[in-house]
Amino acid sequence: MKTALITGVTGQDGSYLAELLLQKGYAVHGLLRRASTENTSRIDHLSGRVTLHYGDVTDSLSVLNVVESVRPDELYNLAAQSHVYTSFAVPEYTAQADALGILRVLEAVRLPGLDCRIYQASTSELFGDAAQSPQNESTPFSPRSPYAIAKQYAYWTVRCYREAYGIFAVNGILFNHESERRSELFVTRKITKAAADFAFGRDEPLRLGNLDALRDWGYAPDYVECMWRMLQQNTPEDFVAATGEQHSVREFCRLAFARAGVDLRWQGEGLDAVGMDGKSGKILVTVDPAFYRPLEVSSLLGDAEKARRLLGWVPKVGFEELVNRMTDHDLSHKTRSKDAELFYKDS
Ligand code: NAP
Ligand code: F7E
Repeated sequence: MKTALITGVTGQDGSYLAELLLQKGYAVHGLLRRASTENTSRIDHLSGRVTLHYGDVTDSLSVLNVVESVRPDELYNLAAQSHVYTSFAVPEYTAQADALGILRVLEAVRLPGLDCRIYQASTSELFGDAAQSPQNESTPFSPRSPYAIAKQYAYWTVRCYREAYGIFAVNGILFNHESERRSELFVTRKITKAAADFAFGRDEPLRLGNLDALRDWGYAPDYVECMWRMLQQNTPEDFVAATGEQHSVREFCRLAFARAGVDLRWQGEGLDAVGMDGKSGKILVTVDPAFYRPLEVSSLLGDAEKARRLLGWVPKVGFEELVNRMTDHDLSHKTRSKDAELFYKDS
C-alpha cells in the first residue's frame, strides 16, 4: 500500500484528490491547519479514512514533523492562499504560504533523504499577460498578482530541487477548475449560487467585476486525476492541464441562469453593463468596480497536448456540463445563501 500526504486536503482539490487516492488503495494523510471555524466540511464524509495532522505550510517545524512521521511515497502540495484578488490584500502571507510553502516541503523530504515524489500546484496565473495563446509548457511567464508571483517562485524552486538534488518533483500548471465544492469567493460558484438564489426569491442583483474576462474552465475531479498521473511517470516533468476551450464570465452567467430557468439578456458595456431577466426586464446582474482587480488577467487558454500525449489525460467534463452540474447542485440545496464575496467586499 502506498502512502500519500496532501497539504490543502480541506480545499476543493484536496478533497477530490483524497477520494481518488483512497479509491486507488492509498493510505491517505492530510495536513490540517488550525482555524477558529470548522474547515473540514469538504472531507467530513471521509472521516476515519484520511488521517489528519495539524500543521501549516508557513511553519517549517510542523512541515518537517508531519513529513517525517508520515514518510509518504507521494506528497501533493496543494496548500495555498489561492484567491488571486485577496493576494493583493495579503501579499506577504501569500508569499509565505504559496512561495515558501513548497520550499519547506522540499527540504522536509531532502533533509532526511526520503524517497518521495512531490506534486506542486502550479497555475495558469503564471502566464498572466501572456504574449501567446494558447499557453503551453514553453510559454513565457508574465505574472500579474502577488499570488502569481509567489507561485512563480514555487515553480522555479521545484525545478531547481529536481535538477540539483534529483528529487522527483513536478509542476502541474493547471488552468481554472471548478466544481460543486468551489468556494463562493470564485466567480463560477458565486454565479451558480446566485442563479439558484434567484429561483428561491433573491431580490438584490448579483454584483460582479470584469464580465469580459476569459478563462479555460474545467471540472476539478478531472484535474486531480491528472495530478496523480504526473506522479506515475518514469521521469519527472511539468505539465499543463486545461480543456482548450475559452469562455467569458458573461457566458458563464447566461448558461447558469438558463439552467435556473432565467433567460438572462445582457445590455451595455463596462460599468454600465447589466444582465436582465428576458421576461420581466428586472435587473439581475450589475457591475461593481469593487470587484475589479488592481491588475487583471483578462484572457487565459490552455494547450494540454503534452498531457494528452504522455499521460493519456483528456478532461471528461465540458463547459456546459460543468455549469449545469454546479447550478443543479445549488438548485438542489434549497436554502438561500449569503453572498459570500459581497460580505467580504463590504465588510
Ligand atoms: P482552495 O479550495 O482554496 O484550498 C486551499 C487549501 O490550502 C485549503 O485546504 C486550505 O485550508 C489550505 N491552506 C491555505 N493556507 C494554508 C497554510 N498556510 N497551511 C496549510 N494549509 C493551508 O484551493 P483549490 O482550488 O483546492 O486549489 C488547490 C491548489 O491548486 C492551490 O495551491 C491553488 O493555488 C492551486 N490551483 C488551483 C486552481 C483552481 O482553479 N482551483 C488552478 C491552478 C492552481 P483551509 O481549508 O483551512 O482554508
Ligand atoms: O476569477 C473575473 C476575475 O476569482 C476569474 C484560482 O483558483 O484560477 C483561480 O483564479 C475571473 C477573473 O479565479 C468577478 O476578474 C469577474 O478574471 O474565479 P476567479 P482566478 O482569479 O482566475 C487560477 C488558475 C488559480 O490558480 C487561482 O488559485 O473572473 N471576475 N467578476 C470575478 N472574479 C471574482 N472572484 N468575483 C467577481 O465578482
